[in-house]
Amino acid sequence: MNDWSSINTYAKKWIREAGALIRESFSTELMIQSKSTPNDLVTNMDQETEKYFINKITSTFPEHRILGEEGFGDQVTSLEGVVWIIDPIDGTMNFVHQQRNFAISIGIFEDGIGQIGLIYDVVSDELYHAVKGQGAYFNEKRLPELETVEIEKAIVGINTTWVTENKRIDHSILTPLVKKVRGTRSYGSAAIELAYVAAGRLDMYITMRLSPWDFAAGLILIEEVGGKVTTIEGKPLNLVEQNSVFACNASLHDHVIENYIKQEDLE
Ligand code: 2AM
Ligand code: CA
Repeated sequence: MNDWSSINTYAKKWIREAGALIRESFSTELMIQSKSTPNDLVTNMDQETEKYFINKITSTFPEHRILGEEGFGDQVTSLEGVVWIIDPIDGTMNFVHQQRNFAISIGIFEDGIGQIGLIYDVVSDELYHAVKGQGAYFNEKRLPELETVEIEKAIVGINTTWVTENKRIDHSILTPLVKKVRGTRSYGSAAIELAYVAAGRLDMYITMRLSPWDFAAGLILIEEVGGKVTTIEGKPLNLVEQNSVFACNASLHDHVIENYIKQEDLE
C-alpha cells in the first residue's frame, strides 16, 4: 500500500525547493538551446530541475518510475505501478523571455489512476495541489467545486495559433466559440492554464497538442473540483502520448463539444 499522504508531503517539499533554486538562478547566466524547432526552447535549468526531482524520487521511492520531459527519467510506455510525470519548467519560453508565468508540473499516477497533482507557479509562489478524493488546494486553501457558468460569461484559455492557419485544426472551427464567450486569454504555460481552470479563473482551456507532462497534474486538479478534461473529441486523454486537450467546467464541457466543435470538421 502506498502512503499517499507521505508522498504528498515529500512532493510538496521538493517542488518548493526546486522552485527556490529556479528563482535563485535568475542571477546567473542561462544556457539556452533549441530542441525540435527554433522556438522549442530548453535551458540548463529545465535539465537541472528534472535531475533534482529524479535524485530525490529515486533515493526515497526506488520502486517508482519517472516520465520527465527532458528525458532523464525512465522509458515509460505504460503506467503500471507508480509513475511520476514531470515537467520541470512548463512555459520555458516565458521563463527565458519574461522570468514569470512558468510552472513546475508533477502528476503522480498509480496503475494509470491520478493520485496527486501539483502545479507550482514559481515566481508568484503559488502552489496548487490535489490528492485524489481529498480535494484540490490553492496555497493550502481548499478550492470549491466549479460552478455552472453560461457560455456568454465564460473566459477561455486559448492560444491564437488555433484560430490562425495551422497544421492541426481547420482554423475556422473554433471561431464561433471564440466569438460567443466573454473573453479569451493566453498565458503560455499549459500547467498554469489548467491550474486556473481548477481555480475557476478560466472556465475552459483548449489546445491542440500537449504532451503528458504538460497536462498530467492539471488533469488531477481539475477532476478534484468536478471539472472535465478530455481530448477535443471528448475522449479520455492518453497519458503516454500527445493529445489535444479540452479542459472545462463540467457544465460547459458537453455543450461546447456538441454545439461548437463539430466532430466531422475535425477529421
Ligand atoms: P513547455 O514550455 O514545457 O514546452 C505553450 O503554449 C504551452 O505548450 C506550454 O505549456 C509548453 O510547454 C507547451 N508546448 C510547447 N511546445 C509544445 C510541443 N511541441 N508539444 C507539446 N507541448 C508543447
Ligand atoms: Ca517543459
